[in-house]
Amino acid sequence: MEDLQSLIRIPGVWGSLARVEERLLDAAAADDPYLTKIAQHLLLAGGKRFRPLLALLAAEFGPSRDHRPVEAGVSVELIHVGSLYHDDVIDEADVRRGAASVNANWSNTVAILAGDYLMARASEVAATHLSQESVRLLAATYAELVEGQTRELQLDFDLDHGVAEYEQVIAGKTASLIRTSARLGAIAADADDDVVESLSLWAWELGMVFQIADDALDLVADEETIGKPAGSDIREGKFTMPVLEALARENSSRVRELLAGARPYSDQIVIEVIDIVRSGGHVDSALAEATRRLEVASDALRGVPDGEPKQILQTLGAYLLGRVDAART
Ligand code: GRG
Repeated sequence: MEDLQSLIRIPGVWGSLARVEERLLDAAAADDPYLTKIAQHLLLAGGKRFRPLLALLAAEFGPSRDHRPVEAGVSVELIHVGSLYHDDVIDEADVRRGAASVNANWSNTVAILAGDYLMARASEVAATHLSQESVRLLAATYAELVEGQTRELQLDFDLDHGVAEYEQVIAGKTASLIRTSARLGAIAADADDDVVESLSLWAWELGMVFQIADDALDLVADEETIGKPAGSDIREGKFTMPVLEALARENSSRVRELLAGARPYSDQIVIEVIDIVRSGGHVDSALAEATRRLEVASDALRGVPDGEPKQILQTLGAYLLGRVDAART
């Protein structure tokens, strides 16, 4: 977060983000104090607010200055946080944003209900403050998240799928909402149509890079840095780009043998898989793919007016990949 603050030196964006924080808590407030406590739990636990920040940054490219970009930021963060409530139920996660997850602290039932509540509130915020096209887009993105998550479940522990299917998963579960964040922000500030399109293309690639980098972190960082033991994705049967690339190699028989073995995988198995993946250069090649996508993202910004906001967008990708380099053990 501090890093993002030094990267995004536009005071108006941070002023608007403070307003997003207030509005998020408003939107998660129910008549029932019990539901309010649960619905506000993860909002109060922190988070980078990457999606509202993208909405606010994209809004810098439009002429209008009113409350709508803040509401765009609120609606995308509510969808994001709602999906985290559900994701933690699916993964039986204990910790989220450094705090006890809602399912661990209360129950799965409560986490599902509160996640639904946040989703419903996101729709209400968008329908009250944003255009009909934005409401449609948010609903379509919500569907894409579910599709991405469902596809991921189908591929769990599958040794025979490839990078194309992985990309399909991360497109749905991550890039779609990142793109919608930028798009809603730009539309909310009445940016020109071609600027909205360029920012959407840029954000799509950034979203893909965001997830590729996050997945690489799981293979290179220690528990202290990522808040969970390294190799958690492998333990859960989520084979990300570097692991899939290792599996696709002709000499992959050892990785294949390890991952086809008895489950749950032992620590020793996970460590050996990570060793083979890292020493085979597969983390590096995933990061090279991320860098290639950043070039595509950068090209998408050609038609966008020059200035400080554009310069910031150009550096955000390097920030995401820098997190991986900084965390390498
Ligand atoms: C009901 C919309 C809905 C979804 C159900 C569970 C699910 C289907 C989708 C899950 C999508 C998901 C959790 C994707 C992972 C996205 C991701 C990269 C999360 C981490 O985002 P950060 O790093 O987290 O921005 P913070 O905490 O900083 O906000």
